[in-house]
Amino acid sequence: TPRVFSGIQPSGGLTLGNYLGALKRFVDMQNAGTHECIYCMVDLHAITVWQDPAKLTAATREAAAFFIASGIDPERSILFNQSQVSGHAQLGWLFSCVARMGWMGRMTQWKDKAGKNSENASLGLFAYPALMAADILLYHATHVPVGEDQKQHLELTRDIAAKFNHDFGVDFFPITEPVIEGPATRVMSLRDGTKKMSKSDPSDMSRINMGDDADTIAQKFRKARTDPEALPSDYAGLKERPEARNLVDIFAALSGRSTDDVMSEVGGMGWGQFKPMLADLAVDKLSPITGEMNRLMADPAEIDRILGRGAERADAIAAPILARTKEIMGFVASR
Ligand code: AQP
Repeated sequence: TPRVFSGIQPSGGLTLGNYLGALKRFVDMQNAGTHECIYCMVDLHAITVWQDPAKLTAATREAAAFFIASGIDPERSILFNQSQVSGHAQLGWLFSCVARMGWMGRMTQWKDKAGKNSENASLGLFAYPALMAADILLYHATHVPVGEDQKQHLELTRDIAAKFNHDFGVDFFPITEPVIEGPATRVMSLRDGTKKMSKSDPSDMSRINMGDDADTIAQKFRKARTDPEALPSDYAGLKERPEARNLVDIFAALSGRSTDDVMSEVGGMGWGQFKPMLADLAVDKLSPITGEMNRLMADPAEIDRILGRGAERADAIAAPILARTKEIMGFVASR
């Protein structure tokens, strides 16, 4: 069976973008039953920018609760946090020696996050894509469901696999397929239709947080920036209207319908009618998840137990792949 790997950073504050671009699709892939699914709280990635230790712990448990509340079954899928499986850091180092500085320097996320002050960014932030390649290839994962923003990192993962195979004359690491599909692979900010919805945006009004109450969700959609025009009759009419298109995409993704199908219902509506409909749908879909997250987080020991068990299962897959990698590279092992 093909193997899926994906992850989410426990860096606090999960958004509707994470839900629609990642979690909801992780659940769909699990439920399709066609793939073995491995899902990870990538805590080693989170620390590429400084994390308060107590908050990192809480955010890791919260992210795990988010997975389970969204429909990930920790028996059917493997759910764990990255730092418990030492193979990630080990293979990450090996790949740091395969990847080239120039490749890393071209990553737009690096340029965005390091900004003008790259001298002060952590070395880990620069090397991040090598660790991400390790996360995926440590399991020989063939499919990686992600949002559009991760596309460039996945291309780099393919480059690293290909260079490793070439440099050592093997056909060992698979060339991974990104899975970027559905109406919400890039959920945009509610304040600016050209920026992605992000947990690190300074404006809380720019995003829906998992955990926002019904009134907050309604208010955020009511105040979401749009143009004054009513909705067009079909999806093509939204081409030059990024804010309007974003709200329609969110509606489609939340309802599990195609954008064409949604437009046949909402085409021609004014914002006064569409926005409350969208808010009701969002509350309807998100509040059960939030409720379940809160219930799960009341028992942190149980979450830790689930993650520990997931880590054991993940390690059982990873260990032989890491051992073979080291053997290919010529490291002496104990016998
Ligand atoms: N706005 C988004 N639309 C669609 N997908 C998104 N994802 C994130 N934002 C959107 C997807 O969620 C997964 C996990 O993301 P992450 O937590 O690892 O980190 P991120 O992409 O860096 O998330 P943020 O919110 O944008 O954090 P900051 O602000 O710290 O950069 C990924 O599959 C991602 O594609």
